[in-house]
Amino acid sequence: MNLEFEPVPGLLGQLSMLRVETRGAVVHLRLNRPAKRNAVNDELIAQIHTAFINLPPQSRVAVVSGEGEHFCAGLDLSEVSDRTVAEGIVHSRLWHAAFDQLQFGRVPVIAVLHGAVVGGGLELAASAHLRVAERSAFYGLPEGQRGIFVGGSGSARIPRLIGVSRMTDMMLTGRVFDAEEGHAAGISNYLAAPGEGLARAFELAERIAANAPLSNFAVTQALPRIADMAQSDGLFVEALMSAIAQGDEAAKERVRAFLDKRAPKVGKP
Ligand code: 1HE
Repeated sequence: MNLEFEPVPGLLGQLSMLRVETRGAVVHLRLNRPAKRNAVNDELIAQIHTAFINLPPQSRVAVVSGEGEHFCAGLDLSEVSDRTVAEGIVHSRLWHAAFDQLQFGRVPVIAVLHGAVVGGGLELAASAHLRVAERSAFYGLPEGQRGIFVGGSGSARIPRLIGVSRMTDMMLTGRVFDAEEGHAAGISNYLAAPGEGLARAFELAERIAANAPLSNFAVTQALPRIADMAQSDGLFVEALMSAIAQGDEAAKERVRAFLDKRAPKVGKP
């Protein structure tokens, strides 16, 4: 696949640690601090937040990747020791706000993982809706060894991918999963050869962008919330969401297209 991007004008084009480009309906945000292995300092977390609340209007899917040899080395450890307890709480809440914009922002998000996906880098990856992992990816939660705890939503999001038991193991023992182990544990949805993750993500992104926007909205916004609810509350929300999606003209046209034999069958192009 020929991945030609266009730079984004204005605010998003001027961010110093995040390269933002578009390709049709897909916006690509690349962590751009390779000399520090894309470690996330206060400035970068602010830029991630800013970018996700100001995505270009034509974007229908976002792809997040990392420049250089690694996806993301997590929290920038050089800033940790300067904080008081109160500042630490506020700092964690800034990460929550930024990553909430990934999970509950306007568009589905795909993360492309390679090299180190550790600490806050894994928290960032877990905030995306789908993960494509190149075979170079490895996953760790070195917070346990650094004397700290996850603070970027990892305790809420990572167990939903791999379970509390695996996360406990990673944090207590420093266990690192390679790409295959991470895939088997549920971190990634797709595995790709080194250097091929981005093309795979764009292929998926284009498929997602072709869905009815309201269906994508229901999947990214309603589904995870329903999973957090008591079953009877969840079923009530499901009924509302399903009726809203079905009532949309895009749904009616897609159903008509199938009945008129103008739409592909499941599993066939
Ligand atoms: C950093 C960071 C960082 C690299 N903060 N500066 N995260 C960690 O505990 C992971 C720490 N990093 C590593 O284990 C390794 O750097 C990697 C496995 C990711 C990459 O290794 P490598 O050999 O490619 O790079 P390097 O030589 O270790 O690092 C290159 C530079 O990046 C070097 O700086 P330099 O000035 O000496 O060139 C490193 O110091 C710097 N660097 N990682 C600061 N993390 C919201 S709470 C989340 C809590 C956490 O995320 S805790 C986990 C933190």
